[in-house]
Amino acid sequence: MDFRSSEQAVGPRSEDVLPETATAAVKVVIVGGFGVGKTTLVGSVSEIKPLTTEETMTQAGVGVDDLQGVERKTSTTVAMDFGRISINEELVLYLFGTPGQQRFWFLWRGLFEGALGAVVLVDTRRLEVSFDVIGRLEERRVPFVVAINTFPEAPMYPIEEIRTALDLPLSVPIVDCDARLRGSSRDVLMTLMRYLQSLAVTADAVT
Ligand SMILES: Nc1nc2c(ncn2[C@@H]2O[C@H](COP(=O)(O)OP(=O)(O)OP(=O)(O)O)[C@@H](O)[C@H]2O)c(=O)[nH]1
Ligand SMILES: [Mg+2]
Repeated sequence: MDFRSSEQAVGPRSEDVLPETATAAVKVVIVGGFGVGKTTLVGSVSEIKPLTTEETMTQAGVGVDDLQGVERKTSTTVAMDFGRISINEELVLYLFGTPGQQRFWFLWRGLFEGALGAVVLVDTRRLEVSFDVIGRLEERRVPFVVAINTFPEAPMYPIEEIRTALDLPLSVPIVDCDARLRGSSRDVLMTLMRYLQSLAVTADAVT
């Protein structure tokens, strides 16, 4: 039997291999309510083929899952999304997208372990789904930035109105994004990195 062809197929693809220059890795979680675009963001920005745990939504979810505002959604994350992006030659971010449906939130505990920061994705049509998410991050003292994922039919509010509605201090960055676009999603992650750096500088100054 000739195994040559299958042997050739074995081994990681070049984009899966971590650059040798990478010296620091940071874990970042992408959180937010149901259907705000977490899986989309991880998928658009990841340089490796993202790992997703999408399942088709069925009639079994009727009455359990709140589909208001996301009626066209056909699949949902049941465990996590995973992706990777190199910010520069040395720094690599590992991205973990959480499930949005409340019945899967028990998985969050493990996903937050070791996370340095978080991105809270927000859909302005359903701001209220972000309250619990933000509360959980504050409880765990995970620093976060807020990214408003701009859906076409979503109302546009000034950033400061969103800050008030979400009861966020001035220090927390709020930015607009389109989770489908790699550049836009990357900008959100850069905002988080800059924010984490500013917090580290402040902490150094205090000690
Ligand atoms: N117009 C528009 N649609 C988007 C955007 N981001 C995501 N979508 C769409 O919105 C739907 C939901 O996106 P997902 O990425 O599955 O959302 P999620 O937050 O991972 O959802 P759960 O895992 O079920 O909580 C998908 O059909 C996306 O194509 C965006 O920025 N603009
Ligand atoms: Mg998802």
